[in-house]
Amino acid sequence: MTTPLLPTTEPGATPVRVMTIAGSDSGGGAGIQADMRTFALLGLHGLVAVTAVTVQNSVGVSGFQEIDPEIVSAQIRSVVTDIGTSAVKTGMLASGPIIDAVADACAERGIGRGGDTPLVVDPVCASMHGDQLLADDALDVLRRRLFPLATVVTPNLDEVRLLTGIEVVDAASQRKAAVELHGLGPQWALVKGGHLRSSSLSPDLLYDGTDFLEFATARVDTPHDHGAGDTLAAAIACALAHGYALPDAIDFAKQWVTRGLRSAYPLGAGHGPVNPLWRVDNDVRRA
Ligand code: PXL
Repeated sequence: MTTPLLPTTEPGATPVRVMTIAGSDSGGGAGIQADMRTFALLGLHGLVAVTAVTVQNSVGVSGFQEIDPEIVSAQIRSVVTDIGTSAVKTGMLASGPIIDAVADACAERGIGRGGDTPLVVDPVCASMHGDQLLADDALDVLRRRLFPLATVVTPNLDEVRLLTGIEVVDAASQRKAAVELHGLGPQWALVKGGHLRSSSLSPDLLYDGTDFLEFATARVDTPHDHGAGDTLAAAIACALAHGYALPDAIDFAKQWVTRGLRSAYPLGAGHGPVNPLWRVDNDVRRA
């Protein structure tokens, strides 16, 4: 496998900027922490709008506190008007009022469809342990307000079921789900097949309203895949920020996550994180 890397910036020059709108994971595996690691390791400068602070470790999420929606949108406006960003990614948004605030700020600042800045919407609904990270009544707000703004939506199979009612079990139902999700308004719908246990591949299906494209990488068999979805969406956003076409951005991001999963490590008593530090580990071992 070739090393998935993006163009670098000259020392001292301002790097390409990318923004995450997401929740904090106190265990450091998913959410903002995963996004910022990926941004930094790919050579981009990461910007943040925090939506919620979760209380969690490797065993699960025991609670979270939401950030006031006005503070969420103020974070977006503050950094976008001064620093600027070439792509935006959303993760845990927690509630309907936060989604409304994010959608308003994005539409106003040209983020997402109709604007100049690509928007990757990872519709985070629950943790890998099944802990709820999005209010029940927020699903509809997500579909109605954020999906039509999205350049791409990146649900996993549990999120597909919640959003469309479709149980993806094979290639045919994965196609059906992609069509349904695309009908909600995003430019592209990516149905991640990473949880299709019948397959030895991780087959993700992309649909733009006309063509289906499949991205299949070998499944990495590890219990330590906390934050894999966040890392994928973050890497897609980085590649889009560098001007990649979406299919190329997905190709790149899948390689990035695969490398991270291959060097994932145990942490605490539960699930460890996908390890975007594999590049640094390689350098340290070489030193
Ligand atoms: O991996 C989804 C996710 C996103 N954001 C936060 C999370 C999780 C999963 O636990 O905690 C903050």
